[in-house]
Amino acid sequence: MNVCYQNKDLECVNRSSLDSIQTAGLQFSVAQALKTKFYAARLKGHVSSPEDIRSLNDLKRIPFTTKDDLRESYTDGILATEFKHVVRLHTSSGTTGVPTVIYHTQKDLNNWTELMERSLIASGATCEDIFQNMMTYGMFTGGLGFHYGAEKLGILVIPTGSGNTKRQLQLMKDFKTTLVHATPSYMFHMASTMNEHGFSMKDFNLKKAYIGGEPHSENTRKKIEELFGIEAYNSFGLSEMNGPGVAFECVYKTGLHVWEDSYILEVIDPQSGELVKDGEIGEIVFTTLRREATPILRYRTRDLASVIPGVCPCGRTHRRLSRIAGRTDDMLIINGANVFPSQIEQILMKVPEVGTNYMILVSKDGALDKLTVQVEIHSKTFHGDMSELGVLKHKIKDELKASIMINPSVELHEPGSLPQFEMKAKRVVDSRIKI
Ligand code: DLL
Repeated sequence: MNVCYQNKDLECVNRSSLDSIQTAGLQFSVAQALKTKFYAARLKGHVSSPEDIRSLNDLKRIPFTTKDDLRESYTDGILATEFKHVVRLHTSSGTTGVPTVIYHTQKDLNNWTELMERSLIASGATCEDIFQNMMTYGMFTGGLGFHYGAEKLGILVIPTGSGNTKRQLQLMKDFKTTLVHATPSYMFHMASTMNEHGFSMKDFNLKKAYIGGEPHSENTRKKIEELFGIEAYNSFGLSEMNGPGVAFECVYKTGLHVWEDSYILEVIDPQSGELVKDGEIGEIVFTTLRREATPILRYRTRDLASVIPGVCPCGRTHRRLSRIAGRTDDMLIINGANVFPSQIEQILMKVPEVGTNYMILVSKDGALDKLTVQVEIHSKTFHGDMSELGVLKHKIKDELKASIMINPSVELHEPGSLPQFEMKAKRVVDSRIKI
């Protein structure tokens, strides 16, 4: 395996030096935070100056920050610099309510760009690549974040943004695109509409895809790799921590390296707030270490994952996170059983007769909850008659039941008949009355 680094000394630094880097970063972040209206009030009685931080143990003195805190600080409650030093802002991609806003100085953007470049190098990209960035440009961080990192690496960037699949495919063919960046849902959408747009896989020179922005299982990754004949790398991030470039897979694809010189990672029990052990799933909490304009301390992401124990063969010492197992707020409780949409996806994507699209519907059936899983079947399995597929339906139902411990109703649908998603997919529709 060809392992390349942006900065080997920093990426393979020993843990005690990394602790020193993080302690200095935390002192800087606390100093910045104390300049903001929000943290000046929030840190009272906990931490009054950066000198209060003597080691990483002092992190515990700092209270958590939540999404609601950021919303309530809209528009400039967590701004640590004067407006004249800010060069860009992004807001979160949530569709309703008050967004969260993150400001950047030029130095903040340079740091983000460096992390993105590092991520691209870690996954084997080089200046010889041709990169088609199919993520939305604008307030959403997926487009611009990758864009600047790829340019810094010297890659030719085709900034298509999302949507317009026919044009995407045409450009991929004409410019011999080698790398793409898209949500897993959009990769599936492209694969399933390729023929109708007049293209086939042999028209392309694609080598790698960066997939992220939404939860997906290992089986989804494998399916994308098989469909396109490429390597697909998981990319994780969130607007509050810049966007993409927080955690990224290296060429070994054994988990997401969190760039710990820029973020402190904690994985906590969502109820008690205490750290969980490596290998145990908990809520991810991040602290920014280098951000000037919008420092964020101990941010509760609501994403659930675990730290992967052991070391990665690539030699990087920055710890790895597992795939995101779900969110504290997307867990469905169905007749008392806890079900994560990711469990359902994991099962569906390993059934070869299943296509690339599915929906999860939760409703009321009298007093009980009802779970319906709508599944598009693979075009190779569909011969024009759905009634032939009773055996497949029972197979899917049995596999789901064995995994989630409740009995779903399974509906099979023709290829291309369920809603398609060009950006983050919304596959769960919960129509139960919420009190
Ligand atoms: O989605 C940033 C991003 C853009 C990451 C492009 C990667 C690629 P937000 O819109 O703020 O930012 O959404 C962040 O999306 O808390 C997770 O719940 C989810 N998410 C992002 N990447 C992954 C991933 C961007 N690889 C929220 N796996 C996060 C699972 C992901 N979930």
